[in-house]
Amino acid sequence: MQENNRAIVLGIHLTSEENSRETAEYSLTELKELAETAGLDVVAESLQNRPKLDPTYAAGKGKLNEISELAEALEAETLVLDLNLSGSQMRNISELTGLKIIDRTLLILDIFALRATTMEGRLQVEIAQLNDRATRLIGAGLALSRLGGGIGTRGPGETQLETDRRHIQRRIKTLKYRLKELGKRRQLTRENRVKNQLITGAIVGYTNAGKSTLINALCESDLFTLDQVFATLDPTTRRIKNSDIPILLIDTVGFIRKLPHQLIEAFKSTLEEVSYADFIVQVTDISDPEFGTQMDIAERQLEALAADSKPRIHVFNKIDLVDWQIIDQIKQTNRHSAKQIFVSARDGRGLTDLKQAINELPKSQMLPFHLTIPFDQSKIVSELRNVAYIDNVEYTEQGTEISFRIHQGHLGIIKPLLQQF
Ligand SMILES: Nc1nc2c(ncn2[C@@H]2O[C@H](COP(=O)(O)OP(=O)(O)OP(=O)(O)O)[C@@H](O)[C@H]2O)c(=O)[nH]1
Ligand SMILES: [Mg+2]
Repeated sequence: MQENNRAIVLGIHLTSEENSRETAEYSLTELKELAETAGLDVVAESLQNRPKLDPTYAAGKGKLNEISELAEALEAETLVLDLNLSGSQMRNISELTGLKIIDRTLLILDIFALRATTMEGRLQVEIAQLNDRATRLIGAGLALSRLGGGIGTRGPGETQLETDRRHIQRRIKTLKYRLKELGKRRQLTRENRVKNQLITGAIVGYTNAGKSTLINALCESDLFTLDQVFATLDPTTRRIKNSDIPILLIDTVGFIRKLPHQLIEAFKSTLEEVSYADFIVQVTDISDPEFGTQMDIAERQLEALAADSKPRIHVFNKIDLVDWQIIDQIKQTNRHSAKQIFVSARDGRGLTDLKQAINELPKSQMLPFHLTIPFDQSKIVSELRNVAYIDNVEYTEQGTEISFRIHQGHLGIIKPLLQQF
């Protein structure tokens, strides 16, 4: 039998909170995109105003009955809610409407399961899915078994999941162990980067902001980009072309509003790359009317990763899609008086400025030195030429007299000299 993918999406605008109706509408549009990315066919959408969530049904009972009738008329079998629901809420809504219930977390997890390509990515998604199911198993019974095939079931095998939570916990433990082993390898790669004196910047920002496209433009690389959310799941590293010193950029998984906490938890090991980076390039899509919210969400995620106080460049991308008034407005309301660069990763505008800013950034964290390096240690000079900013070089009888700035991580190069004093 052909699977019925027809779905209705329902958002709830909590009127008692500061949220505007526009933001709720925007969030619903985003949910629709998520649903479509996950392979659903959205046939109707609805946004309900409520002072607060109903503990049993989240939405209003009347509204849900209405949706149930609409679903019958439109032959839809799935209801997607723009919320994160508890197991019992899922069961209650499912029993009331007779529909298959999916929430934001399930949708995002499903897209992640579709997109994960590396072993590490797959493990992280599976752990997040299992954790999600374990928490919902309480009182979820019917709702979960109703899920059948399709959304929310990609990934771990269903039969195991229905057995019991202990089984899930055992599986999570095994997966976490394997993830930890892979994490060790990642740590080695990171240590190698430090050893090879490579400065690393993490590209972060809302999903679909153009992070991967930007890396491709700066590094002449060929990372996967797509006009859909969560194109990138795995952190990939590329080297900037023609920079003064070697600088690496790391692509990261995009942020999104109401990101399920299980995912943040599960993706901790890849997001760690952000915590270890020397600097942050935060990308915002200014063609998005809600770009201010995008920035706030990115800010909160950076705080959670303890990366909010790292040197940062704010990149406003997709200027080819907006009027100059918007750019002016952003410049005037620069809250953090942070470095702002306006670019189009697509047509290349602003990229020279951005490259220059990225080149300058590590300098602020560098230590200045003025040393005379004896000729028999000239290997040090050539090593410095690779990674340091050289301000001045003179050849004297004692050796090469050189003024330079160097990153703390590279001090090892001049250690043999310092030990002589
Ligand atoms: N018009 C325009 N489109 C752009 C620009 N930069 C990126 N895009 C498009 O925006 C879409 C998303 O780009 P990606 O680079 O995949 O975005 P991302 O931030 O890596 O997204 P995720 O990996 O999904 O988080 C793609 O269709 C790009 O072609 C730009 O400067 N102008
Ligand atoms: Mg990407």
